[in-house]
Amino acid sequence: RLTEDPQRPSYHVTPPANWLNDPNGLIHWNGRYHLFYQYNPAGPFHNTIHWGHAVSDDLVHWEDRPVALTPSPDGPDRDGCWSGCAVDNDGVPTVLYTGGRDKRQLPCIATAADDDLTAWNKDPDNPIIEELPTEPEVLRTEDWEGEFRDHCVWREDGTWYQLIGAGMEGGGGAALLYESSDLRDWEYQGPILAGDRDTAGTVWECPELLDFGDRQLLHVSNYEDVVYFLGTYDDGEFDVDRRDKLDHGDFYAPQSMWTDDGRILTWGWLPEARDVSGQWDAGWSGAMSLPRELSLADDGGLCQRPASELTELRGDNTSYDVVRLGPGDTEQLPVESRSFEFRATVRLEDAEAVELSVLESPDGEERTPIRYSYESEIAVDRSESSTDPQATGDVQSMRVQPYDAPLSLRVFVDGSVVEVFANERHCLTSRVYPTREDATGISLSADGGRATIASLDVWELDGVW
Ligand code: DQQ
Repeated sequence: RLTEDPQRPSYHVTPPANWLNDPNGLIHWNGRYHLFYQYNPAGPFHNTIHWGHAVSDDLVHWEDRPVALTPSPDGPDRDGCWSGCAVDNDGVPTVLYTGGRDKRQLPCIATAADDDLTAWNKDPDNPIIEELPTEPEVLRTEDWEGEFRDHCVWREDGTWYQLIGAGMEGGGGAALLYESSDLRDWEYQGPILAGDRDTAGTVWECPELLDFGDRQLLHVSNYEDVVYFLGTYDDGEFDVDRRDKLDHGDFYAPQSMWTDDGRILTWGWLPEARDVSGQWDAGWSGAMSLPRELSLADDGGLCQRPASELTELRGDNTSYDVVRLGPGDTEQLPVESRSFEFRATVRLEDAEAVELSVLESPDGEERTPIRYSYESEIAVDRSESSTDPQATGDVQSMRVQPYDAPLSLRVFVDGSVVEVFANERHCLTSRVYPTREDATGISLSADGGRATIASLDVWELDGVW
């Protein structure tokens, strides 16, 4: 496992080296949490994808396990074992994933060969779906005979249901529904939701349907963003009443796990925001987000908060009851760290904005300001995050609901990850690459007026491997 690189996250899941993308096959099995992921053991680039595997007893500390799925030279997954999910089929852990071969995307199934989920038996009858839907037709592209992949599977009253992500000829992305009695024979039912190409993208990858009881959430990844739809799903139809992004930054293809205590925890892939040569030089690419608990607020909106277990990582603490900032004031916090959690309640009083600057060098040459402004916007400004020309330097932002109450902010910084949770609702994750060893400072400032920052805590966080 590569460890010496200060830009390597230490408490987020990363591959031991080389390439990681989507989380796959998330399952709480036999008392342990299993996180599989799209993995290229051959280098830090996307090619001939395997399933990597990490295991945890507590959702916080992780252990690398051997590669779980490898493309079979003669199989329908010869060119890659792409994204998929895991289900408990009456005591048999089973994964459904997309095999790639000769421009075709072929749904495959495998069952666990042992209780630690280290080895999997691929079904000799793979692929389990060969015909693509024809009315309307699945989109053909230069690369694929049909954009048709990724799996979300659940059981209801003894019947299995599956969503597969697709693009439709003449239309946009779609989440296609299938039905089965045995996980192997699948009957096509039609799209549960299809998007307009101009507003929702041409292809929907990694669709996932989450059940919150009265209401349901469907999220899809449309090459740019993870869009979620909230509303009611019933009998093959999704009636949408709200739509937003799950995260407004570097976050893609998330997948969720139902824990035994009934929570929905979601992980997303945090792609790199530096160019290919930067990833090659580093020898690794990609990290997982922290697990987020998704739930519904009383008003029917979506809540996202870091999984409660993460407080286990908290080490040295610096705490203030209140910090009052006047116009132009800057307060340096006496903490130097690249792996910490920051929590505070921010009230703008008459300031235009408050800035929390992280990963800051003493002379300010490198710094990443997180700016909360009275326009109800949070922005992560990467223009001075790094002097490395390989790193992206744009600004990412999101609207936060205008609240009468002050903003509650939780920020997780880890090597090259900045994960922002606002009001337990809105998330923005950014990848940044400070190069200087002393880019470890944290400061607070107010712009154009006064601001109050209450219940401020900074905890240094431990590594998890
Ligand atoms: N990543 C996988 C696909 C999926 C895409 C390939 C989303 O299955 O559509 O690595 O990032």
